[in-house]
Amino acid sequence: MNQNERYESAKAQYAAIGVDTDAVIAKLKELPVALHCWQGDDVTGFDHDGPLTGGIQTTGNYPGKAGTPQELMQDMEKAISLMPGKKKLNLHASYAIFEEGEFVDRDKLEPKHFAKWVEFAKKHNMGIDFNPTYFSHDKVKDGLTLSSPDEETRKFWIEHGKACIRISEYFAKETGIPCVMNIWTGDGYKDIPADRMGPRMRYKESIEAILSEPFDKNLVKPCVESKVFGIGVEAYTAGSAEFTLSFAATHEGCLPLMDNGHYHPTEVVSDKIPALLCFFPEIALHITRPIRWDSDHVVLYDDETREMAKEIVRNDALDRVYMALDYFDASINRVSAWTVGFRSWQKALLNAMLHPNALLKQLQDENRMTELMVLQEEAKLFPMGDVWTEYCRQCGVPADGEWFREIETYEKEVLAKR
Ligand code: RNT
Ligand code: ZN
Repeated sequence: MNQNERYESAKAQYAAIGVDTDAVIAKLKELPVALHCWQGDDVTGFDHDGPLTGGIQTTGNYPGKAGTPQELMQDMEKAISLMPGKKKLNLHASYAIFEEGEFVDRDKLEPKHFAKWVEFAKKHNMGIDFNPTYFSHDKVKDGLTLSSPDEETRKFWIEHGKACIRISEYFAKETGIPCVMNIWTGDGYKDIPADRMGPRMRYKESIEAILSEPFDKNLVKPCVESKVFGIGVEAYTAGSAEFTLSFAATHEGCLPLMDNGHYHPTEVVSDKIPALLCFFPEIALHITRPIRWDSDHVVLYDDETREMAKEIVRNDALDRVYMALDYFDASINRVSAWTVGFRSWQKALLNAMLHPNALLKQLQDENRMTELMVLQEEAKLFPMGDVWTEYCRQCGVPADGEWFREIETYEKEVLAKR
């Protein structure tokens, strides 16, 4: 059978359970997924020489890391050419691009420092998401930013947040697509604090001060991302799950952002998605792969990744959930890492959309749990691979088994020469 015959055969099998594969492909092509710039250079950015801080870490020193904006864009361009589906660019403030000899601190950043990124996004038809950078900076005082007891420190980081709101609005206006602006800090303590509420009250007031910057709620979607702990911040984080969720719930227009590496290991974000959808008009996700801790491994097509996608799809929430990738592996070819993670999430979405979701819900509601188990198990072996190959073909990107050759060539011709 050639690929076309295989697709036709798969299409007929899916049609028999009520799933229209052509419609699924057409829909998946239009779903934006935010692609993070920071996989390309191990979360380094361009505005500092110091180490990565804030309780997050990259491990490995695979050769060929992008060291300049040009290299990062070139690598991302390569990765994009190997990914099916619609992308949105996800930037951190630390990726500001300055003129030769220019330096502007984070509290004074302006839209013009991101003009080259806007150009890049437009070239690739992407919207842009944004993140103020509350780490890897000498004004992080004793590990704290927005929750610091030091007023100067807080003020600096509040100004950074406000600058980022202005930049986010600029992105939205330039691209015509709303900008999701995510606030995450690594603020916390390595060991048992004596005051757990004080830092949270200061954190709350600081985020409120940032959000007091005027902005159009249709253009900028501020989020708060929680975290259970970080490296060196094991005992306490100011931005805990309860803190950020309560903040978002009580501040109109602010979204909760769940990163699936940021919970206790037996908690699953797939179960949290439908819980939040009962209350929030919109939510945001960071999709990653934690191994034993928030290790930010490359996203794979694994069980929990599939479950998260299913919860978005079967609750009809594709237009209510902002999906962003957040992983960084420095131990393997970074362009390949980017590509595998993006393709894996695309596969998870495709898989979810190829499920007979209405029928499965009906079986549950009629308490036909035996049949539900049987059908859920059988759905796993449906010929999704043939639909995936067709999807890649329609998107004009190489299929599985083909794209890695391009990575090898790129490594030889570009990365190895750096
Ligand atoms: C850290 C958070 C945060 C970062 C990025 C770089 O644990 O997940 O989202 O990964 O902002
Ligand atoms: Zn995250």
